[in-house]
Amino acid sequence: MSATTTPPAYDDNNVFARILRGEIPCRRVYEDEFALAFHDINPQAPVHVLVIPKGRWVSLADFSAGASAREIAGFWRAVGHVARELGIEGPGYRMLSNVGANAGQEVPHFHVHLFGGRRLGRMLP
Ligand code: IU
Repeated sequence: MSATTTPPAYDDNNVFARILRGEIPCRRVYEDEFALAFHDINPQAPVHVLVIPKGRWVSLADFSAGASAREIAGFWRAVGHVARELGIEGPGYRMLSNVGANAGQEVPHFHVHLFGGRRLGRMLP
């Protein structure tokens, strides 16, 4: 295993941090103590929603190592709840998270994409 770059520290001015603080509007789908879900500004499917935890985490590794069990459970519970509420649970959907440069992560706040509303093409590398 090689580690060629250090993961970035959390940037409090990233766009999702600003959305969480209410400084930038979003089309909110769901919010609770642990998570915020909103429509992606550039949807790639009829349903394209982002679910983000409320804490200051850049990646899944950060989140899973640093958040409490209650926060982690609350976040994933919210992801499942949002999928069901969006009506994509029955017909099916895709959940995806880009982490770091190789995956092209644009916003350095851990987030999960939910895609649905149509038959999805294969998205394997
Ligand atoms: P990525 O996994 O970090 O590459 O995805 C970031 C997503 O955030 C991407 O799909 C953008 O369209 C989306 N997004 C957004 O919904 N609102 C914004 O203000 C910005 C990006 I900047």
